[in-house]
Amino acid sequence: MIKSLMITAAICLGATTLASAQTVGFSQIGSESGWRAAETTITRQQAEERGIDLKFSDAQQKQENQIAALRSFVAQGVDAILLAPVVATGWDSVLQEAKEAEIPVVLLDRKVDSDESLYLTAVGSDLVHEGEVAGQWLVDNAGEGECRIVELQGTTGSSPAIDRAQGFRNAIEGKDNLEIVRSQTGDFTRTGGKEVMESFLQAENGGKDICALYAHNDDMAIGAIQAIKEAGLKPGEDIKIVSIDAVPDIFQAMAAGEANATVELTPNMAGPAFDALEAYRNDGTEPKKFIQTESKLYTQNDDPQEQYEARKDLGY
Ligand code: GZL
Repeated sequence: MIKSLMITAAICLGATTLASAQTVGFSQIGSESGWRAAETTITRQQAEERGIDLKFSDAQQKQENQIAALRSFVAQGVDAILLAPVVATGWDSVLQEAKEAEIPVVLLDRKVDSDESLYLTAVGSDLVHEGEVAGQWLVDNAGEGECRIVELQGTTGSSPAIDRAQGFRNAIEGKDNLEIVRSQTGDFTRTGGKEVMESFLQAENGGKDICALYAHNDDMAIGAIQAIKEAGLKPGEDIKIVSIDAVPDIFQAMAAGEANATVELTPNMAGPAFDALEAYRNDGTEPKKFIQTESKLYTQNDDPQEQYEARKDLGY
């Protein structure tokens, strides 16, 4: 009798343990770009598929909102935290609080300057390499003559803005015909890209003195394309355009000859993040501190219409 009760109890406990959904807090930056929207969509899908109860917080691009969200997740006693950090600095104390509460934190798509002991792992691309791939495309396609480049930078102080700027400069270093003549943040948004590009065009002889645009993401490039067309110039021809993310709309622009190249960034950062958390929870496996996603160049030679079709329903 006692043995059967013990077996029953063990089965129930086992079932309870398996059924006890992991609760994960996700502090997302906002919805500033198509890529960011896709990352959120895929994170929700990945959580649902794994039976994870996802507590979602949209920070509206404000670090103070992210810090408040992390403190709320700690107070709720979540099992883990996903953080896409809007900027690279200012995270030490709140990450220390999560560590003291023994809640593992996984960084998504951007990095922080904090000591790596304060987070379990970071999932993302090599942001410097992305800039180098974009810069090398321009080196290979700008021709021999003078090429005055304008740059739309990402959110000031964010790791992609810092690293993508550095990578592009690494690639064009020593190329005397290539020069970045104007550089300004468009905050990773289409509106920002359009408004800043309008000022670049005005300052550069109506755009006639601009040879190329390097945008830290496709959304700013798409906004800039609108501004270039309104200035009576042909984007992709009069001004070559290279950017990063590989969102569907940049492939539509490429198919129309209005954009030239993009470096792909997968929006599925949550899959590797949840895998690392599961291994850590199940048997204490410590993941590498950086789980790198790949960066692939796409140009007008890569059937942009097909690339658009392959991405258009992924939640961008
Ligand atoms: C880069 C990511 C950037 C995307 C933008 O890893 O943080 O943030 O390139 C997004 O589209 O705003």
